[in-house]
Amino acid sequence: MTRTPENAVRLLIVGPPGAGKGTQATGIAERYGIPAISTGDIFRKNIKEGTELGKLAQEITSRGDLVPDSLTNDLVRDRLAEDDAQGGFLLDGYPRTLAQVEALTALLGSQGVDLDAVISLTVDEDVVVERLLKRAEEQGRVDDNEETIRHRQHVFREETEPLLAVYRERGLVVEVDGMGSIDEVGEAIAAALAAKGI
Ligand code: B4P
Repeated sequence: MTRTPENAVRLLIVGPPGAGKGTQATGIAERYGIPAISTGDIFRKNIKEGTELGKLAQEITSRGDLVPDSLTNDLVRDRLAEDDAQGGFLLDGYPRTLAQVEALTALLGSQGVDLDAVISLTVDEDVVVERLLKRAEEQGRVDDNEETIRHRQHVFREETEPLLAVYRERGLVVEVDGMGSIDEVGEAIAAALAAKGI
């Protein structure tokens, strides 16, 4: 199905590192015919290509810290202006701070549109650490070592978790248990969105 601004679907997926955001994002985006946009993937692509943004992001992401809001906000604004995002999008890993929430709200507000739902994936910390250590063996991501993983969990609790309260107040959050298998979690997300009429 080709989406237009008239039948657009605009979603976020939020959860701690290793919750399964990127894993689930592709399937959800395919189902709704919208692009999955991951800020983490954009940073990793820039690191690989050695761009100026990549040089900055390399140091920050390998520590498990967050890339500055101003840079990330500009990057997402430009990405959402592309043709394929006019019928909606699934943002994976953005917003991650309250300042990013404000930037996204202002951007969508200036277009007279809003989000349809925010998928919140919850997973126990010991499970996510285990998943990311497994990914370290398979993919060798520089931020997948135990010290950085623990730090990223801390950054999530401090910087990102508070934004869920903002979206809860706006009635946008669908809570999904991310502890099952990849397929089980995918089905739970589909059911939760369907229950919301999306
Ligand atoms: P991300 O790329 O968002 O990294 P992540 O939080 O680890 O999530 P990811 O999507 O990769 O992993 P997933 O949970 O799907 O960010 C990386 C870094 O970029 C950040 O630390 C930060 O520095 C920077 N950054 C990104 N966005 C930013 C922003 N908005 N502002 C500032 N900085 C930003 O999966 C993890 C593993 O679990 C996978 O190996 C997967 O196979 C496995 N898995 C998933 N679901 C599973 C399941 N149900 N069962 C078993 N295993 C599962």
